[in-house]
Amino acid sequence: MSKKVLVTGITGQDGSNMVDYLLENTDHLIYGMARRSSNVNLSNCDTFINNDRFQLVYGDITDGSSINSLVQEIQPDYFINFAANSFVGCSWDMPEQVFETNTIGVLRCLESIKKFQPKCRFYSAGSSEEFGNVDYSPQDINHPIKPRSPYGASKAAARHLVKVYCESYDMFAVHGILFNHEGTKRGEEFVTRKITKGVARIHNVIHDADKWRRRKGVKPTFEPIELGNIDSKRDWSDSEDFVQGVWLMLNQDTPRNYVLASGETHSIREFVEKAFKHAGFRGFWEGEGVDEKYYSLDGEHKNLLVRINPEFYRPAEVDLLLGNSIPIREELGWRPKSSFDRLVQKMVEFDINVENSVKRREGTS
Ligand code: NDP
Ligand code: GDR
Repeated sequence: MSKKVLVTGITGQDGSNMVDYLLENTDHLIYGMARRSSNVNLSNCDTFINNDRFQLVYGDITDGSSINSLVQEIQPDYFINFAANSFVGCSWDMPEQVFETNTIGVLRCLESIKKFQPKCRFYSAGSSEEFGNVDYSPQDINHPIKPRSPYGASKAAARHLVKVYCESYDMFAVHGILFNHEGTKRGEEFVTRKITKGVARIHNVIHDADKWRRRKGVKPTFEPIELGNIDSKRDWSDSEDFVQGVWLMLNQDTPRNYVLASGETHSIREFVEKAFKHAGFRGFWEGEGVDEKYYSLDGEHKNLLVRINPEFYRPAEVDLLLGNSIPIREELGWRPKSSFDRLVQKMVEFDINVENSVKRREGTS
């Protein structure tokens, strides 16, 4: 029999991928929550917005009455909360808003479920940022909580709340610990998408200049990508693989938290190299520290592709993340399909095509 699933954060990466996954793999009715604003951006929702089994509903995780109304009216069997201020970098600038959304927001969901639909299964979006400056690698679910940012602390606090509600009220609630996951719906402020969008922009400028310069001697001009700390390491996966893992966690017999991760770690520097390689560039680094730069050769001329801008350094950094997801693979049968190489290639190719189609629409290509 079909069930009702309430998903928040559907305008973002994971919420929209989750709705796609549920429509394809279940016969459930999906209620997708977005914030009401004067200009709601539903660009990540194209694939499902008109689906008969999908209904758009409005609410705000910082407004308890809107969450209460939705839980009372829908009576969901599952409540998947992806709504958050998810950008670590800005969490030092607006720590109160981050806690209001990421921690008190989760508390509001738990309270609503407790009052109006206690049998509803709840998913809370935990993060490897809770581990922070790590004690050992790979990190598993028992790794100590040592966040390095207000964001990491907000997610760690949410984890404690989920545990308290599970134990106090016999609720089914899980707080999955997800390592970085990306894709073509990734927000443009996150480093992977910032790089692949930048690579696409530079690729297309050079490609267009190549066409003209054969006739007119035109030199390509473009701004390089500016990055902060390129030596931090992350365990990156594809968001489309992770939504399956989230669904498996919600359908176990008893609530237990798991880690989702690829089990590989790569630096931002390696991501840059791979992304440019997929766009056909052979780059090289020169210099050190803030003066380090990434170039490609164009005959005798050096094209500057990447430079460091200390504005993007963080007040405290998480240097290394590497996750251990063996338990969910063995116990719940989670099987990710993508790889680091495929993920980078997919994002670069997508962004090159998007850049090209925008140019065609604007008549500049
Ligand atoms: P995104 O930033 O892409 O999406 C966040 C979503 O939350 C958006 O739809 C946003 O809506 C919504 N939102 C923000 N504030 C509110 C609010 N007050 N009320 C209702 N909705 C709100 O994040 P991801 O999809 O990447 O991540 C999903 C969740 O998983 C987040 O909780 C994130 O912290 C967590 N996470 C993500 C990881 C990753 O690598 N992607 C790793 C580990 C955890 P709007 O469009 O209106 O801004
Ligand atoms: P992260 O992702 O903080 O790991 O959080 P992000 O892509 O923002 O940063 C990853 C690493 O790249 C370094 N970096 C830069 N980051 C950004 N955004 N912009 C830059 O220009 C830049 N240059 C270097 C950062 O310092 C950092 O080391 C993501 C989010 O999705 C969280 O919501 C989630 O919980 C965690 O992943 C797991």
